[in-house]
Amino acid sequence: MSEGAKKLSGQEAVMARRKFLNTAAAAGLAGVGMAACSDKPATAPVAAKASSVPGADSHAGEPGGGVHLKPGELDTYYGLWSGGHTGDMRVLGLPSGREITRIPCFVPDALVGWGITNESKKIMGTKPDGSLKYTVADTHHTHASYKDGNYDGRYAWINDKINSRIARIRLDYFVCDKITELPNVQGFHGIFPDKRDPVDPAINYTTRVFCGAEFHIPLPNAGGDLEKADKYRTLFSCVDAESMEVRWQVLIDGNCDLAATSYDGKLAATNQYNVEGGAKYEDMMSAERDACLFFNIARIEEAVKAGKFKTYGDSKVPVVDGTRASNADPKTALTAYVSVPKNPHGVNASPDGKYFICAGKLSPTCTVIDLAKVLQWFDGKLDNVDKTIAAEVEVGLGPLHTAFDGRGNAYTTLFLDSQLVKWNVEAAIKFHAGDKNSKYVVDRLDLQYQPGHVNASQSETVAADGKWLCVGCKFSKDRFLPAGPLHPENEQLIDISGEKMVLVADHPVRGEPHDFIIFKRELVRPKQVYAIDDFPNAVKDPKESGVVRNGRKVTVKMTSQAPAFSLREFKVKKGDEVTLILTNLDKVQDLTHGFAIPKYNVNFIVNPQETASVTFIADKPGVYWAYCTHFCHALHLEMRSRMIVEA
Ligand code: RUQ
Ligand code: CUA
Ligand code: CA
Repeated sequence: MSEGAKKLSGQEAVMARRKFLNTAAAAGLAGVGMAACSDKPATAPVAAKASSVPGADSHAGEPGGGVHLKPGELDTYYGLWSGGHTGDMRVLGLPSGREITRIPCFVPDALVGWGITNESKKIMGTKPDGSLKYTVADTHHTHASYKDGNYDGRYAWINDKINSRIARIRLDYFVCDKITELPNVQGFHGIFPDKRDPVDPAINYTTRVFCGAEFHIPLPNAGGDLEKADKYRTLFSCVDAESMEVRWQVLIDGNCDLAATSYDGKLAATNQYNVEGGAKYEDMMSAERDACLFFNIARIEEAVKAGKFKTYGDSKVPVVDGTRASNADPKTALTAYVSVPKNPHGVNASPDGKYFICAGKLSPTCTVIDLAKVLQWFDGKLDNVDKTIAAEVEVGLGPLHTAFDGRGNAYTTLFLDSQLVKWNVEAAIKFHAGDKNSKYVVDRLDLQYQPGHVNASQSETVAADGKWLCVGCKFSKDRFLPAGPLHPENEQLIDISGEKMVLVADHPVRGEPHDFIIFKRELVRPKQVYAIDDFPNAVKDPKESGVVRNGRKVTVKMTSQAPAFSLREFKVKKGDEVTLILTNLDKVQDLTHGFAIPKYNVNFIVNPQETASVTFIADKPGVYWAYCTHFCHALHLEMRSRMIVEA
């Protein structure tokens, strides 16, 4: 046990009894029994008082504190939520919790034709036969681009763990515009953009996104070393924010999980729960301590420039050596392995820029790591990398993720205790330094049930405002009407503007969303109408409409203007490869048309001034009424075109 944890006795009687979970105890807890053992009753007093919360009034000066907006009122914050297995990003308004839209990324979406149009298929990636490469996903983490330490409204990113893909979302149109598949890795989980350049102070915005991969695989994973689990490795990846190409990767010891970046751009980190390199969970929890692994970004980029890298298999991405053995000398090290207790989860950067907080998961502690000291270690001015630890304090059972209020407090989810704990970081550091009277735990709030992710409004920015906090609870049990065996997850909204935390709302969410960010609405300026010139294949004039034949390849050009498509009918021949290009010439906000062709698996939308296209083989002769699928006009039902496929 660490020094800090030893010093704890006396802080809280209930905490003192709790030791690190040993392998056997944690294994027992890892099943369903764990969920049951710390259930809180549905009638928890905090929840019952939701409509008369004192703290909530401070936001809007009205009952409910603006959580329940009146019809026509707008939210003050955006939330970007990972969409879980639907492979999308969900856009919420907060504090109402209303879901406004979903942005499809990794999985087809029939509402907009994602995975149907040629444009979206190109982004998603196709096999040689033109079909989608993947149709399943598992998104976990989402973060947005920064400028001067705050969100700049350019991009957001989201990961797909199953196929190790990262998607970028343009926050002007709220659409996915690029997807990159990371080479050499499996189980891509954590993601975090840098906040400025490590060497050029003029570059005060995000230019890289860091990606941590959990699983070990043979390198290259092409049939060799199949049974030799001790040879499996994993990598930490850096993706260019603009080009979305993988810039470089780092071969590491242990694995990656979540990711965090410093405000000066110099450091990125990932928590490691498998320093053991174990292939079974018992092996992964055999060591008493794992690590928080730091990356010296400037040095890694120098090493890449100097050609000190390898490549694996078909991948051309440079891979530098970040293993322990090769990085023992701080003055040349690319990486620093800071020891943290057993199987940590979550690493989060405090908004004052000073600390990374690593949550213990199988240890009831949070470890506070001093970033200035990490840099000192890289400069050779600190003899032991573990001296970067500013505090290691008990917070409760199963700490997972941490959010901040900008007033020096951290909010950590306790999975096993089903609680949110509010604790003061500087007070914890004092306690760790020996001041036993330093009461760092400020408040505890019971949650329903088993919280994972947590985030607060503007939490991981210099503008953390300490107003609202959301917790993603993994179970909802009795919180919503039962609808069969698959329960939704329970997102809980908490008012953190006062000393005491106040639970103000529950929202069911379709699983399994994991992570999210919450930011002020004025940080994005969404566009309502596309620029027609952004589409090289746009049909700008209805007069350009028609059918152009080139052997068996046929191009159908068409425009839409409510309530009609420019072609009332078009003829193709059985066996033709038809590419249909549709431009929406309507310029009015919210005037979107859809285009569906029965029996041809076609349905997509064109927003105002947008162009989209589909390609299909006209393999069934007959008459097919293509029609508009989005209500656009009093004559919406009459808005049709007729596809005639000649035998
Ligand atoms: S993980 S519940 Cu995928 Cu973000 Cu921590
Ligand atoms: Cu066009 Cu409905
Ligand atoms: Ca471990």
